[in-house]
Amino acid sequence: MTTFADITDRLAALAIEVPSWAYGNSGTRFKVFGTPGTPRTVEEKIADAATVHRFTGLAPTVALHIPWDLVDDFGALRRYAADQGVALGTINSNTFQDDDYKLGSLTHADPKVREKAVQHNLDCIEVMNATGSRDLKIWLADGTNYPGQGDIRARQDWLAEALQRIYDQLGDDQRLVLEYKFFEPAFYHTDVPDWGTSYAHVAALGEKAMVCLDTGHHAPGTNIEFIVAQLLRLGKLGSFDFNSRFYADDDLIVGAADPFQLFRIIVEVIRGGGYGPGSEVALMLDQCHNIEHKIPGQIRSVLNVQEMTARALLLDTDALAEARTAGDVLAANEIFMDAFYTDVRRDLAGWREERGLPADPMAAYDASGYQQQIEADRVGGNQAGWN
Ligand code: PSV
Ligand code: MN
Ligand code: MN
Repeated sequence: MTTFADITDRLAALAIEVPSWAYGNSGTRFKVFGTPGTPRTVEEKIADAATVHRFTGLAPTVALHIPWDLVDDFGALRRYAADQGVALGTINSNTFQDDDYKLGSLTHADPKVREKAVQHNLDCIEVMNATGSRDLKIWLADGTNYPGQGDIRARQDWLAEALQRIYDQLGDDQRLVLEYKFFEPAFYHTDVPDWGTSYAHVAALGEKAMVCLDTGHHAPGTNIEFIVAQLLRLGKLGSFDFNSRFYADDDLIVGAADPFQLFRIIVEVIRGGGYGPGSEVALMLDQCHNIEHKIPGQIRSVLNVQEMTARALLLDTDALAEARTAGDVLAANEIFMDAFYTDVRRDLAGWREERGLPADPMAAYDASGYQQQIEADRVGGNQAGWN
């Protein structure tokens, strides 16, 4: 039997990176609702991210998206973040919002467009050098809408060439993580649609290239924990983008749609050595809060990950191994479900208090006055991407 007391040290290893774009206004193609208090600058986004960390102790780094978070002096931004109590994390490149990229970026048939997209990623590596970031995350909107529209085979070759050029500029301690997504914005084919394609490219590049798994980027019914197990087995799971989906790429609060799936994923992360000291796996959120307040939305998100991590750490792996060896299907399943059904909320509240954190971070944030303050101070906040 594993008890909560047995896992308290391991729980302390949990760190979840939050995305700068979660603090900006976002929405759907139907409407972007403005939220009072929305950041007007990159600094204000970082201040909000730091607030999430202050109330939870779980979010020590914030990811940036370039050019959404472009500033003149990234060294100064790094110092500003440190003053706020957080560090700058993953740099996300963006080759999906310029008109030039309508028919692709790193996979475009025109070498000039491919060159522009490569150059943007090289610029992002310069940003990483100034921010001290380890990871360059590449997500491509590239794909086609109609059969026959593009040479899907040639596009793979162009992609491989372009990724190689970017990879070659990484520093010794830097990594490239390649994210996949099965559809959207392209509707017929996507150039990096699945983990296998991402794996094929990062395996060819070398050990500094890894796969990024965004939980919202799979077809319904996909067994994501199997992908996690396989990528960890191959030594190629670089990072997660956590969020929840009901239908497509919904970007809802992680654990909101299917906490059991989140639990199953974290069980495999721990099983595969992807959690804790020495692990290569970066846990990040990639979410947008369209109708709820953004800071408590992020607080709820990191708490959900913490809750499922605690339950996953409670899994009695010895008893499970015994039941599996004995071929006792129902006992194995019961042991698994026991861990999932364990209510850890009171234990976690106590754990937080012992560490000088609020027992209930949601309530503490509500009572803090921060939300009222930013609503009063910030007038005319921006959409996630456009500052
Ligand atoms: C694409 O759907 C994605 O999940 C990628 O991670 C992007 O970087 C992120 O959204 C923000 O556009
Ligand atoms: Mn993502
Ligand atoms: Mn997405």
